[in-house]
Amino acid sequence: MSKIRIFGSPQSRAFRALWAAREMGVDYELVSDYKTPDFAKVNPNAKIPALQDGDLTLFESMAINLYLAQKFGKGLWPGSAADQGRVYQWSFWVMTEVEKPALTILMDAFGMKADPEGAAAGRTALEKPFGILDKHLTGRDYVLGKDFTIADLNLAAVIGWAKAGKVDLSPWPNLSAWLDRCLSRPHATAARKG
Ligand SMILES: N[C@@H](CCC(=O)N[C@@H](CS)C(=O)NCC(=O)O)C(=O)O
Repeated sequence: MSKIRIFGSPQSRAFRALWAAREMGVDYELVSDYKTPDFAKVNPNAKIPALQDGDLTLFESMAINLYLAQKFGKGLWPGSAADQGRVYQWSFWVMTEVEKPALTILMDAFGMKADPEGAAAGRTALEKPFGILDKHLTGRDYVLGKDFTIADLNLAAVIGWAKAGKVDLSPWPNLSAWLDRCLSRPHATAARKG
């Protein structure tokens, strides 16, 4: 069986897929020199991450992670349909409610795309979703309860951008502690290197 290939760099959204693959012990090849004409066959959007698993090619980071978790997830993919629904819920929620403002803040903070006004608006926009997640995490170590799952990974990989962009998380202590628990996992640290 050929190795799974993950296209991208750890400094991009490919980090999510690399972190997920490492958590699940998936043997993968990181394809960093993806900017080739052939890459259009893998992802016609010419974006990363993309994944190849045998005959299957996938794009969209959340789709890739949900696929990996369902196929290889061990403890990361919950057993019940209800918990699987919660995984979808939080994965789609973070992409629609959090990703854009968090990215604006990150790019401004690191000088990749200076936009102080956009970043300030992003900080305001994050208050509502961060309040919702903080409340949800009251009395829970992880979003589904006691155990770290792909829902936490998908959430933390996006919310980590806000932390890296120096958003003050002190108004949301449950979220802040949970984020530190997730991002300090050894596989997250390793995935930052590829
Ligand atoms: N919604 C897509 C967004 C993918 C995306 O925009 N990726 C960026 C990098 S983080 C990209 O590929 N930009 C063009 C490039 O780097 O060549 C996903 O989550 O996978």
